[in-house]
Amino acid sequence: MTDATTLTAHELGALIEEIFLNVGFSTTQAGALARVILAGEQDACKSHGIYRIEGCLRTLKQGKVDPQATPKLQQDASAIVRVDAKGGFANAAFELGAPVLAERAHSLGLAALVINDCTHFSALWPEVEALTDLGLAAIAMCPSYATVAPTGGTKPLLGTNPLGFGWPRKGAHPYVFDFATSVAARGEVELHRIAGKPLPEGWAMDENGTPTTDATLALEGAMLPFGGHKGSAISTMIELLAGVMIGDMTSPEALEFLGATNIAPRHGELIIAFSPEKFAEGRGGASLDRAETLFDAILGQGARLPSQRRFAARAESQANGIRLTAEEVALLERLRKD
Ligand code: NDP
Ligand code: PYC
Repeated sequence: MTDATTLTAHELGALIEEIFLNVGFSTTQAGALARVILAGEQDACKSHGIYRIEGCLRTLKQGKVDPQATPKLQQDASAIVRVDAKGGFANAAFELGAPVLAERAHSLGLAALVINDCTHFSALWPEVEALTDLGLAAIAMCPSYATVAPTGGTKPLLGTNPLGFGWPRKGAHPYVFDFATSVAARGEVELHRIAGKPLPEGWAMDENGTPTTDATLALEGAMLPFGGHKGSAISTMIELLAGVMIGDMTSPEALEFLGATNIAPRHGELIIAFSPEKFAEGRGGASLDRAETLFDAILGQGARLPSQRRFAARAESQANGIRLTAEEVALLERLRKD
């Protein structure tokens, strides 16, 4: 493979999995990694697609992730489902815990999945969609490593701390949003650097706290939270709930543990699932139908729903395959042979 090409999801997934298996990941870890990276490419989310493979491999080379980790589910019947990722990637831990989380949320109305001691690089929408597919609403969040200055500050402290939300819909794609609490994901800044493109204004500061559109200076300096003090506070909430509260690393602690931002961060993750049916009991039920009224009103103004672009990209990939550039094909080929 040297030219730009189109692969089926099966072909690309198998290639990604082979790269991870070749360097010593277990089938559990490699399979879960391949599924989430393939999902990123399929949905045209380039900041968390195949570009992430090299970061995962660097994390392995630096001994910061266990490629053979077998995640462990804590056996009890509480509303807090706990999975110890045992130093492996979060994705295998999520796949182990999600069915239990869903079962508890359906029976109790509300349950949480706490993942501890995981390496985490991925988008959160595959996780919230796994739960909306089962008729649940879900919120997912995690810290990252210190790369974002709190509003009013100039030094990296918070992570890019993603927040994902999903709401199930009958006969339609779920309502899903998933974003970094920084102005953009760090992966976007890195893609600008690789492409030699300036950043939009308002994304970052250099080491001296001076606003910059230079991606390299931004990566050495600090990114900015989205929405000023509001994003800064939401990001801090994520540090508290998905770091401090679950007994895992905050973003500054994760950076100290790793010593670098070119590998995937180690911390925990919190996913909360809700049964809309249970919450609406005694209030007329049918909350899913009422939600449609809201979505219709949003669309009625000419606005689009979050994830609409992504679902359109998925439909295109499913119909016509996943198109990769010559550079991307060469990268995969190199990684497969390394
Ligand atoms: P974007 O700003 O690209 O998108 C954020 C969300 O807003 C998406 O759901 C997107 O839907 C939606 N959206 C964008 N434009 C519109 C619009 N005009 N109207 C309605 N909705 C819109 O995402 P980010 O760069 O902030 O984050 C990208 C990814 O990075 C996320 O998946 C996140 O989980 C991941 N990430 C992971 C981290 C980690 O530590 N694991 C850290 C930080 C980020 P659509 O996709 O359809 O455009
Ligand atoms: O894109 O901000 C990001 C990111 C950090 C860790 C994983 N993704």
